[in-house]
Amino acid sequence: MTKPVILTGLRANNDLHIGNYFGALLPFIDMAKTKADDYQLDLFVPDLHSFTTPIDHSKLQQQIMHNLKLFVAAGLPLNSDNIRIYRQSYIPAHSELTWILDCFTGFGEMSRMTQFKDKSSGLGAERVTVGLFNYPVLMAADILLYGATYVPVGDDQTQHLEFARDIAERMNNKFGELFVVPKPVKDQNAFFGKDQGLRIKDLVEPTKKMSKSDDTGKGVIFLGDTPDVAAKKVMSATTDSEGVVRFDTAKQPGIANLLQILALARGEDLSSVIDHYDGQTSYGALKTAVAEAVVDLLGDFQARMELIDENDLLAKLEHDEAIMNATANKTLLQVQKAVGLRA
Ligand code: AQP
Repeated sequence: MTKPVILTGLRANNDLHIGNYFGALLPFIDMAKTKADDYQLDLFVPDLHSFTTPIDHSKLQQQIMHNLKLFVAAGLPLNSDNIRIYRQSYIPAHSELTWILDCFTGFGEMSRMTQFKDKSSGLGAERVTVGLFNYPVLMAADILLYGATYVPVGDDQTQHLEFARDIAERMNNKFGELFVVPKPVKDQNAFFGKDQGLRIKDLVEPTKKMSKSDDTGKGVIFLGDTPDVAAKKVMSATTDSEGVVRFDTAKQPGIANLLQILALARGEDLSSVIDHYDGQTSYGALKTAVAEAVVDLLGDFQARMELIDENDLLAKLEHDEAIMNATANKTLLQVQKAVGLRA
């Protein structure tokens, strides 16, 4: 019997930050360690998604390999056949299925995607690309090619996951059973539990999430930041004028974020960190503790990066990409037959 597939991807448009690390990478790796006997776990670099918004293309190739190394430094086991890593563009079926699905997707349907509205609002009309507009279709292809049941995504991606379900059902209704329909968002949330909702905030603007495509990067702790740079970012984090430490995400989002980062970086329960700092009338001790914890975290992480053997990583990638091509091409052929492209 084939195992249910859990699939996730992290764009390689920049270095990953501690939000990506704690919110996506570590939960995936924990699952890889605990669920690999019962599930197939697919972790990929969505390199075709990396330039839906502008990037420096001369750095993309290096960034892709760098991000794959981050997966390994974060603890991803390379020796299990139930865990696959791959680069999206090395499996051409992603692009071809996207085109076919594009032709069954409504323009209005894509226009309603709130993330498109958000991401395009900051760009001039000339810089808003068709790629940004229809990337949810590529994301649907990423999921449907491998029959993924569970796809851990943040709140900002739930609309896209719903679209993947809709297009799968639409195609199945029209052409017969072509795709596994991913679980609805509420079932996904129940499956993934608390990790799903975690959102580390930007240190400068703590009401918005930490994002790797942030223009200045001043409020973002990247996994490749030097200890000095990371500590300075923490020490200059925006707080408030309340003058008392409380975990109040509405009134004191900066302080709440620092408490959250401290708990994660130390691997402690948030409640015990809150108990320790609650009521303190200076923010200095909290900031210093966060800076130290982040410096330790990055130091350990960067030391592990140094030890990675790139040849082992490449061998695993090539092995897995051959398997993923075979799986994806099988699904694609069914779709090609259904739409009349193949006999
Ligand atoms: N701030 C965050 N806190 C916790 N988790 C986060 N993730 C992203 N930001 C935070 C999770 O990391 C994964 C990254 O997915 P992505 O690379 O496809 O893009 P994203 O979600 O749009 O992440 P970013 O960092 O905000 O990148 P940009 O700026 O490039 O768009 C996802 O699982 C996400 O939930």
